[in-house]
Amino acid sequence: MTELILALDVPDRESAVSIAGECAQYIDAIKIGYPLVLSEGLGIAGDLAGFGLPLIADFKVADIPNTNRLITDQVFRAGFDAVICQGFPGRDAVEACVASAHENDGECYVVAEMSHPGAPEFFHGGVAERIAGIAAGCGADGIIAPATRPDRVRALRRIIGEKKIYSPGVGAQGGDPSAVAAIVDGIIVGRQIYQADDPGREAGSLSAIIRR
Ligand code: NUP
Repeated sequence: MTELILALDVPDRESAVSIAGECAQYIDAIKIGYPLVLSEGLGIAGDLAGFGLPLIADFKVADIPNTNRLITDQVFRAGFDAVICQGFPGRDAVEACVASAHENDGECYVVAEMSHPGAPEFFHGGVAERIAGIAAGCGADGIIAPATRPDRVRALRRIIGEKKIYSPGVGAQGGDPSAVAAIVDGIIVGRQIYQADDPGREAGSLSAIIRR
């Protein structure tokens, strides 16, 4: 079953808790990143824990191995269930995040290729494939790959096999959920849901589309 992951990039606790509540029955996980954590602190994980959904920290961790480990340990101490790191700092840096995640009974996902228009400038030409190879070799739980480029998702799937692919870029970034739902394990959706007049209804219709 393809999961629906809500990217909760709203700037304050009140909206975050309210939107999460409206969407909770239609979604499989909540992804939080810098916009919300920088305004409300890591304690936001505790505020959202009551919905019983896995919480993914999208910090795109991208430092040396020791710093990656220090960052990732804090993420899990705060109550998150998974972390997203970048793959371009190299195998040892990714391994540090994976080790911390697994020691904390959590998961680690590696960004293999980003979804925005400028991403091909760096990620194409073999880089995304190499990162996917590192993710697979390091025992990461999966990769992040762009819903805006289904052909690239297919290419990366061939490298990572049955590991999970979570895919952002649907809606506001132009990606079509039905074009990727069958080839990914989860789609990550932010603005299309949290900027909708009725976020719960929007999450419900997306969930119906991707689970068809
Ligand atoms: O390549 C990526 N693209 C992307 O949009 C990797 C990501 N982690 N994201 C995140 O997914 C982005 O930071 C945002 O939180 C979410 C997509 O949000 P939206 O475009 O659906 O609003």
